[in-house]
Amino acid sequence: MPRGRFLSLEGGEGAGKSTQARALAAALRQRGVDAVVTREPGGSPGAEAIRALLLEGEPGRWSARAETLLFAAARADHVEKVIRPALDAGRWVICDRFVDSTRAYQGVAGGIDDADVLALHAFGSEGLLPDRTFLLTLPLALGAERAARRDRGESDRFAARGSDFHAAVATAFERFGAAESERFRSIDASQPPEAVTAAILAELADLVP
Ligand code: T5A
Repeated sequence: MPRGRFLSLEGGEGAGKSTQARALAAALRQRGVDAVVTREPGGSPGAEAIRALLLEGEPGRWSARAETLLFAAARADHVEKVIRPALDAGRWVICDRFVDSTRAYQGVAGGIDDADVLALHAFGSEGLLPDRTFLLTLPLALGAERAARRDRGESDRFAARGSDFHAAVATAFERFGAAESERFRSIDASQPPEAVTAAILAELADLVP
């Protein structure tokens, strides 16, 4: 049984990652690929319990170090219980955020060294990386507007952070994309949803059977 492919979607708030994860899975299934959609933080029962700790409460509830450890612990459970078994069974996994979110939010924007984030990932998740990562890009204001419309004004601990924080996250993602161009593909997410899905599929043409 050939191993499945592991795809991640990354980007700032409201970029359309969840929308595209669903659309991509549907498009891949039409092409005969057995695709499963999952998300972070969360994706397994243990990681979903940690998700509630991470997203609820005051913005300053956790220190940057504690927060980084919680994300790494959630990911370790998610990888062990859901992602690796699916890949080993030949299924494709589409993950709405993965380790690059920790590198951008807790790392670059939160002040934790990238080397420390990657060391935790090496220990917790045996360094598993996606075969391809789609970075959905759009102006910060447009993403914030989309997320606010969807959430009707309610925001979690991360969305509540200031525009400087979100700008640092966006810059970090751009930097990762430039440094790891083998794995990353940048996608213009300001287009209509169907055009974004088509752009992602075009960047997957070499992997789809
Ligand atoms: N986090 C996460 C960390 O700090 N470190 C980590 O390691 C990880 C994994 C997670 C938070 O945790 C942080 C990052 C996040 O702040 P979450 O609730 O899971 O929070 O939500 P996010 O992943 O942040 O999801 P977003 O709020 O950013 O939204 P999406 O998934 O990017 O966007 P989506 O698909 O929900 O779309 C938003 C709205 O826009 C519409 C949709 O219908 C929806 O209403 N839309 C479009 N409208 C017009 N044109 C398009 N192309 C559209 N695409 C979607």
